[in-house]
Amino acid sequence: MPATQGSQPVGASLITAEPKDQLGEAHTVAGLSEALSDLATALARRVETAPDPDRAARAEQLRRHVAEYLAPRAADLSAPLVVVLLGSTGVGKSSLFNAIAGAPLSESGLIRPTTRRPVALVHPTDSPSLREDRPLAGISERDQLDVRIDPAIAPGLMIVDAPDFDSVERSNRELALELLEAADLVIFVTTVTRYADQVPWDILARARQRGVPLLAVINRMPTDTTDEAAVMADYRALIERGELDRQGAFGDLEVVSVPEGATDPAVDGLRREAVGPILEAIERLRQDDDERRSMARRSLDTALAGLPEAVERIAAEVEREQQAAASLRAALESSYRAARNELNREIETGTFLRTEVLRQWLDYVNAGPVTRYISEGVGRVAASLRNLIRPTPPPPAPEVREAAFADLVTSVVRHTDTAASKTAAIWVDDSHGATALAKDAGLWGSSSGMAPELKEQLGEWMEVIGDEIQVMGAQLKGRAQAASIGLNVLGTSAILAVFIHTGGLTGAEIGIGAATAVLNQKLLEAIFGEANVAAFVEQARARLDRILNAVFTAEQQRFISALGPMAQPTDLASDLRRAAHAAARMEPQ
Ligand SMILES: Nc1nc2c(ncn2[C@@H]2O[C@H](COP(=O)(O)OP(=O)(O)OP(=O)(O)O)[C@@H](O)[C@H]2O)c(=O)[nH]1
Ligand SMILES: [Mg+2]
Repeated sequence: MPATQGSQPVGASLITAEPKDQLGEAHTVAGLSEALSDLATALARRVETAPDPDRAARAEQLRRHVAEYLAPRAADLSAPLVVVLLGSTGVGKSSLFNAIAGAPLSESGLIRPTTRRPVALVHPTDSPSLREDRPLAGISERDQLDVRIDPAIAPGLMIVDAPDFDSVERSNRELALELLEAADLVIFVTTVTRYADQVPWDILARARQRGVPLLAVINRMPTDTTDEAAVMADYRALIERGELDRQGAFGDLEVVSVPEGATDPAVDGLRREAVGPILEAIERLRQDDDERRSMARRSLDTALAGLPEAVERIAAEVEREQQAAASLRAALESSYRAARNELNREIETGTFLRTEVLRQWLDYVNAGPVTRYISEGVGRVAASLRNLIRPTPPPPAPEVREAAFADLVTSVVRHTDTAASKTAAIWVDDSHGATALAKDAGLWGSSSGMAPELKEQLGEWMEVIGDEIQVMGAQLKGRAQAASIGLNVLGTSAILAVFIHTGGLTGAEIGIGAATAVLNQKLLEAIFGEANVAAFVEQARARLDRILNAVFTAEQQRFISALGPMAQPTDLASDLRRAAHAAARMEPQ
């Protein structure tokens, strides 16, 4: 027997501990199961919507703890007890496992890490593949567990040799952590040279939060008693500092020390005598249903009590993401709103149109005494315009229209470019924003497909205007005159009337734009009547607004999509908290 700390032999109380409590009616099992199921569902939502793989993995870890450990345990305290051997690589977990099994069932070795898949020693009736609501059924179903069936052992206990949690193998660590979440009792193995390492203490912090009962083992202890006493004292101090002393499986946390060289090649493991207290504790648990239930109950109670704290971290994370997303959205919306307003102003005043385009149209419409004809009335105007237009070279209507559309597209591209780069410049300073930008470098400017699509939509918009003009013309007495001026000219005039209207012009903008607007409007009013023109322009402008709004919305949507699910407002944080608190309050019976 290894040396001890204090007067009692190490491991003595492992053997003498009494069952803790008797279990009562199962009247709250349904309520608890429901709370746990709500929590598992909320955690699954989190897994799906977490903004990065680490956060998703953390939520998944807790989800499995809830769905695959707490739920089966709450439903049945008599389900087999899960005992997990955890520790750094090479500390002797597999060697201890083989000693417990009394046979070389898990490979131990010098090449690190040795164990890559957990190995479970179970009685045939406890095989996790038997029922899906059993402990370890999830991990077994995911084909991540090797099961060694031994009909010779008593049922009720599953001993699991875990992979290490600190080797280079990420999957080892994940499996080890998953087993920690599934354990009713953790046998924490370390060695004399490893016990002060940081990683195990980080893992133990989660074990503490979860409240899982612990058994500590220091392997490869020097046979010199002074050295051993010094190591033991040091380890105990660390345990107390880590606030793990009260988490002992059978009372205060005890440390079982196993001397250096205590190996048995026959079992590819540690010598049975060297790990006597552990073997005896396990054997007693195997034999004693009440003690197993009591251990399961304690494990469940402490795990339930630890739920609000474990969930809080995730809920707070969700909340912070929501706040970040809200301010990212606000920056996005304000950048695009400013750009949209600016574009609107340019459209109202026609300042997005190049001067030479306006000049070309103005020269054409004004080529001749148009103003005089206009002032003399509709009939005369129509006739005069016909006379005016006929002999002159073909009107530059298609060119002006094309140029006007091109100018509008250019302007939209410029404004959406500005909005995008302004948004990106703000987003890049936020970690979630930066991640979103990294997903789509195109977010620093407007989208490449936008210009051709807008051009196409403006073409359709123009067609509707053409149709309306035709309809308006047909309803007029002087429709022949309207027709003789030509749809092309009237159509171009109409779109220019939508783009520039005198009402929006102020100060410095009055010039070629104003002159074009005035002439256009007069021309249209002379032919179609003032009220008709006003109604027509208003409708055409509303349709254009809708087109442009859709463009701006789609441009912004790229940012929202890149931000992912966190961009959507959610009540997940409060759902998580509510379910965790409900589960923690519920008394399992
Ligand atoms: N010389 C010596 N070797 C020991 C002693 N205790 C254990 N070992 C050896 O140390 C190694 C421990 O290996 P494992 O039992 O495979 O360790 P593990 O914790 O399962 O390691 P991983 O599976 O990599 O996580 C084995 O080769 C053991 O034979 C000891 O007291 N003295
Ligand atoms: Mg191993």
